[in-house]
Amino acid sequence: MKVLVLGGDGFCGWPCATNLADVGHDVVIVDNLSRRKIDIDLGVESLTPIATVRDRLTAWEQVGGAPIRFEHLDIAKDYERLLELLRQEKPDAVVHFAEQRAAPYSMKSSGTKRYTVDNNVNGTHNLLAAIVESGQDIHIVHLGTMGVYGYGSHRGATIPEGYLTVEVPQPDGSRFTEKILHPANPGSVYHMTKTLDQLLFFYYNKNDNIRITDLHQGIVWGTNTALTEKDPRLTNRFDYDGDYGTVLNRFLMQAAIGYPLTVHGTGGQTRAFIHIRDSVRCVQLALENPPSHGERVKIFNQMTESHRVADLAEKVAALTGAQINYLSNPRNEAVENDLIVDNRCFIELGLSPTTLDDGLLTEVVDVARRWADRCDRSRIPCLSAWTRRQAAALASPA
Ligand code: NAD
Ligand code: USQ
Repeated sequence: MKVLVLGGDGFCGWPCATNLADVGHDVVIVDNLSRRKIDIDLGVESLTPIATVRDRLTAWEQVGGAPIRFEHLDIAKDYERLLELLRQEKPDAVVHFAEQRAAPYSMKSSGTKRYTVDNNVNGTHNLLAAIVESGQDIHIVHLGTMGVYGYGSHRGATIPEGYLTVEVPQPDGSRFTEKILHPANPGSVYHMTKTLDQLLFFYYNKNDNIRITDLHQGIVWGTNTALTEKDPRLTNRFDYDGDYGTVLNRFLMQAAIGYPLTVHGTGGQTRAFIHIRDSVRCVQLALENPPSHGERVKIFNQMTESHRVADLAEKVAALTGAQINYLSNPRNEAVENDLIVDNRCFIELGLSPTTLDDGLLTEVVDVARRWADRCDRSRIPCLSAWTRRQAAALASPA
């Protein structure tokens, strides 16, 4: 099928685009390269050296990959070109990765909060409006987040795949049951944009019958897939800095360079995880198993396992001999939470989960060791504070 991959130059999008091309889909990457620009603005770089888009695509063809085209386009700002692209390409599906995805970056300042809302909400809405205006039947596969459900308020309940069955009391004492979108409980401005995306999807699916799959993805770890390992110019990005690095990849990279692991608070936060190779596979499964016409938004929990942050730190320390540092938490988040997640949809579609095994953890440490001299240690601390209270605690650590 013909697939537009919005945000296909990013950490999840690039391995996904190459995989889709490899399994025979006709892929066009659409990206405004804003992620590369943010690195320049922040004065940081991916730990792994990443080639330009042009060099990536040339290398892809040189290793025998089916050609992938590239459109430089801002989906949040350039509505007319997005519409024109849909009319020209007539895609069967659009995979939508094109959002500002870092919670700490979204909480840095009122400027980054506003950018994150403008970019993410407008981008998603432009896509929906353009599909309606084009009159085409296009399946959207969107990368959402497990963070839409929130952390700390589930009291041992299993998080369902998007919808919660509730009982509504009536004035006469009777009750009816209904399936509603699981209540949203975002933990950052970034996560809030994903909860707004959900409402946009709900509305356009109801009003215009757009077929949508929303993937509530956990924290992605790892870096390369077998395809991005085929040539150094295909190497995927590896974010390690305090704004964009995510917890497990940061711990593995910190262990590789002898930097004490940066646990926020007690490390009692439990989060959902998925390896990049499984993330790529899930997107393909979602794309190849679209909702039927008239079906409500399909929601999958795209995660394979849950872990406490402190347990991850201990596991990495046991594997590598790293020290652990328990730091004042820059985030306004529950000190501890449980997290039990239903992820049956992907398992039933045939996903065989890659779990946190020592070999895969070591593989990431090896990548980080290889590029250790590219690391700017001063950019490791997380300095983006959620509120003035956290900012004050960061400014005067105990
Ligand atoms: P990323 O920042 O590496 O990639 C996003 C890509 O989208 C970048 O290449 C960027 O240039 C592009 N982009 C952003 N705004 C755009 C716009 N207006 N127009 C065109 N292109 C635009 O992020 P990622 O880690 O690859 O995440 C991709 C998606 O997956 C995001 O929506 C994110 O919320 C979601 N997700 C990521 C993770 C994770 O751990 N990385 C976990 C869960 C969900
Ligand atoms: N944390 C540490 N030390 C660190 C970094 C993070 O203890 O050095 C803690 C954080 O305080 C938080 C947890 O680890 O409790 C997760 O933080 P993270 O930065 O790894 O993940 P998060 O901010 O939630 O965001 C990432 C992606 C985002 C995606 C989300 C999925 O950047 O795009 O939506 O994971 S989820 O967490 O399931 O909502």
